[in-house]
Amino acid sequence: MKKTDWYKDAVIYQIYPRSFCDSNNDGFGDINGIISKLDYLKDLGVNCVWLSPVYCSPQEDNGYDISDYYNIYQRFGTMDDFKVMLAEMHKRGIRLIMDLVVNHTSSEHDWFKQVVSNKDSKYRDYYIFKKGKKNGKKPPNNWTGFFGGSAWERVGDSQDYYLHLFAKGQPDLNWENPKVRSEVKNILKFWLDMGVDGFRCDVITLISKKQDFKSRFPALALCGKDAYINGPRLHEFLQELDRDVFSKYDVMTVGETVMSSLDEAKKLVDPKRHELTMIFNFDHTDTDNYMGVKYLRKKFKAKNLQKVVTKWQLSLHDCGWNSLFIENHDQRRSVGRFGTCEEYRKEGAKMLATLYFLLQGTPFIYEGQEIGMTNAHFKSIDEIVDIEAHNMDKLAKSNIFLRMLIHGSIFDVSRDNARTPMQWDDTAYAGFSSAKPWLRVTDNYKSINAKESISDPDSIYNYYKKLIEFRIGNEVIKNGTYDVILKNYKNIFAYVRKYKENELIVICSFSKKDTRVKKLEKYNNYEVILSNYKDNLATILKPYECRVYSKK
Ligand code: TEU
Repeated sequence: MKKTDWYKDAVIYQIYPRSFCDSNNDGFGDINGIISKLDYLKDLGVNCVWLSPVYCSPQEDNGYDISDYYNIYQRFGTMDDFKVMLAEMHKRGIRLIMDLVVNHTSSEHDWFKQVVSNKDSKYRDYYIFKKGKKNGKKPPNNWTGFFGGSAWERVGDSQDYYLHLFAKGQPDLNWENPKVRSEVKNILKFWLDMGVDGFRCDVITLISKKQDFKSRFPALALCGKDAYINGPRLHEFLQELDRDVFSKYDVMTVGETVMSSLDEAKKLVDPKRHELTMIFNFDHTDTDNYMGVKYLRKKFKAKNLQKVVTKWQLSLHDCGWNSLFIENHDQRRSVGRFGTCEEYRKEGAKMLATLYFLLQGTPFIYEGQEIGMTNAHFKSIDEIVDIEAHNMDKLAKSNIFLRMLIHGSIFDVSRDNARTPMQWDDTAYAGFSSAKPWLRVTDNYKSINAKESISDPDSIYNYYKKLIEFRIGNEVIKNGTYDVILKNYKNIFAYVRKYKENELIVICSFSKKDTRVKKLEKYNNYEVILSNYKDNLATILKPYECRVYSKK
């Protein structure tokens, strides 16, 4: 088997299966629904799909709680459906990367069920159990998890607690146990032998924990994070997976890294170290919050985004590979974010697309992003399904300090903003299903939908199509250097990419107003090859204007 760099020419489309397309009209997306939309993806031009989890799961965290890694959740379809989908993707030149969720299982996984019913089960050491304090009345330490509250759950009225960094129904696996690592490798081989092309590795930087399990200095969020993020054996575990599995297949891996420093990230993606192909870091999506906590919102500044993006572009050039994204199933929609607004939806969406697509790395598009889907504008917690938002809402209601701090943000930053059903057309339920969907459709589906976007030559969809076509195989985008230009303009993020004789200049305005930029005259002899406006003025950028110049 020869390892190739196919991922460098990949444009990856993320499908959140329960929200993508419902073929059997039960209000819940499924694999046959995905199959029915593969020509849509082919037409868009993407050549790889990242599929959020479709494995058996009680769906407490929408599939990120897996109860059987070797089977498909029945509402999504069957293993045969899955195999047909994979073959149909490959037939169209579309690769498939699966979501690998192995920091934790579901509490409904057979291993965990056995442990709870029998203390002497051989699976006991698959999980992290510790004795509680005060005869079991208090958790073993003060660590808190990602969905708020203690990271420990007591087992009945015993003295034992298990660690769960996410929901109670997501017990963390004990990676110190070689048997756990060997189970993970078997899972990987099972799917790779079936023909999948790689994995997006969920919260991979949490798999190794410091083994002292002592309380830490109290913190507002993620107390104990120094013990469970980027733990001491992380790199060793990843190298083991590579040695025993990944190195034997022509695959790519993208690790989700929560709060990883650049130094840590460089180690993870350094090809010489054989750990991961690339990572999703959230430095850029965290530019509008404090301390990486999305509920603590701060004013967005284009220059902060520029600083972070530049740091990653320069640091990984020639010694790693970036992933590029502005949306996913955990983030709110980008329309109305990163300094843009719904009033200039099309201009803003195209500008953001241009900005991140022409950087060095592999771009990801999250379903609906390509047609400029917006946030849902929830008005009540009852409209939201996501466990994270519900946990946060409970926390806020129980504590006045937290209420003041985060309550105003819960609806706006809720992950369900990105999880509303895909808007296919202007018929009932946006053509996603003919039955009431599991989560409400966003009101604007009559005007914002795929059907309309495909037919409008000036749509966001058709702009993405152009960008994708332009990008695949383009050596400047793939290999070129990166430099910031027009540094002194507060609302402009502009850069130049250079490779051999070729040059691309990308100029993006984050302003809602016209901006005079005398220095644009310098590019009078260049050709504008892409823009979100039909006419570009010599020295003025219109609201959210972007333009890409190429040297003639
Ligand atoms: O996300 C990990 C993660 O860090 C997020 O929970 C993030 O903190 C949160 O969404 C910010 O609001 C991954 C998956 O992408 C997410 O969907 C899962 O809920 C989580 O892991 C647990 O598996």
